[in-house]
Amino acid sequence: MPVERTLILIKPDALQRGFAAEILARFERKGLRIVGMKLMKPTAETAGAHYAEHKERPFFPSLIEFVTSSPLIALALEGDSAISVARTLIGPTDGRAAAPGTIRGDFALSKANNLVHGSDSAAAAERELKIWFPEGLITWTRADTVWAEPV
Ligand code: IDP
Ligand code: MG
Repeated sequence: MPVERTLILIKPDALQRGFAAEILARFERKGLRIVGMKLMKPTAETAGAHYAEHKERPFFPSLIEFVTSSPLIALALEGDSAISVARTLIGPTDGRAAAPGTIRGDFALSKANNLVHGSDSAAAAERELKIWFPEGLITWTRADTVWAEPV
């Protein structure tokens, strides 16, 4: 059971729709530790580096326009299997196909404006955390660890 760190973005549509606290709460209640968090309006350069794997896709320009259009919250979360656990909480890319109970399943009807990003692998998490948190993260222990950590 590896302790992992993952990069989450609470995207501009989530803030515009007033869901930032709701989305943060879902990760927090699951037991993931917040080890980095900031409100920011990224440059196209930062957004482009983050989404570099999609550079050749037809939706790339609109994706960069979307994530730089108004503030987002960059979040670093830590916990057991944090990368896959966060992706499960988020749900699949297209909100219409996402199961109820997932963030996208509960709040999104779109494949583009789907509220949240989560790293999809250990390599992606490492790369993305460096982009959004070059200053590093904060290590701490949650008081409920002894009760909520997996056995
Ligand atoms: P993911 O966020 O579920 O990992 P990816 O396929 O990595 O999904 O796509 C990155 C982001 O690009 C999506 O979250 C969404 O905002 C946007 N996106 C993906 N596919 C499309 C599309 O077909 N049209 C418009 N936007 C898309
Ligand atoms: Mg992705």
